Amino acid sequence: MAISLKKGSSFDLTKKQPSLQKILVGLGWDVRPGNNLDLDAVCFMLGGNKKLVTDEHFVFYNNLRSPEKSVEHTGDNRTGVGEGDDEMILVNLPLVDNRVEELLFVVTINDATIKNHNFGLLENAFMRIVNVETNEEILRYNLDVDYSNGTEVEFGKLIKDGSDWKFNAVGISTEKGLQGYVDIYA
Ligand SMILES: [Ca+2]
Ligand SMILES: [Ca+2]
Repeated sequence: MAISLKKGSSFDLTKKQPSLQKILVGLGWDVRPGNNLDLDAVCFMLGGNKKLVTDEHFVFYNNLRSPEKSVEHTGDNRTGVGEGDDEMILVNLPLVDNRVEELLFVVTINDATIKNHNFGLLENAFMRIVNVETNEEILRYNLDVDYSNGTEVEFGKLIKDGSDWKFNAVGISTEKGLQGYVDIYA
């Protein structure tokens, strides 16, 4: 059974599962009835200086994989309709560029400011990590907090710890916009 994480907690992913290599990071949400929002999961691959190791290490709908193909976005979902993962990012841990110290997963709302949209219009947001080779769900983080003002939420991050990777359940909402993130990390 998958470990259920709370906001702010962390999990030693590869220490607990030393054979773990390929993971699926599944991100899900539902739009409250009567609304129409397009959310986008993105991944910033950051070095020790908290900057993208190269511009191409920002993985999103217009750049679906990192140069060394360790991180791959499986494609844009426009509605969030249905249970289960709405957008998915595959990570091959041993292939991650060794300059990368952190993978930050953020979910943003497309055109949030123009349309006056925020995470208060959403429910059932979660992030989960699955072992691709065994199909086992290793952990799940349900974001059970009110993010009413947020136009994007940092769901979680994978952090390199020596030769291991750990997962942090972040759950922080921001109002920077996707461009605001790019300005910080590029
Ligand atoms: Ca989308
Ligand atoms: Ca959904």
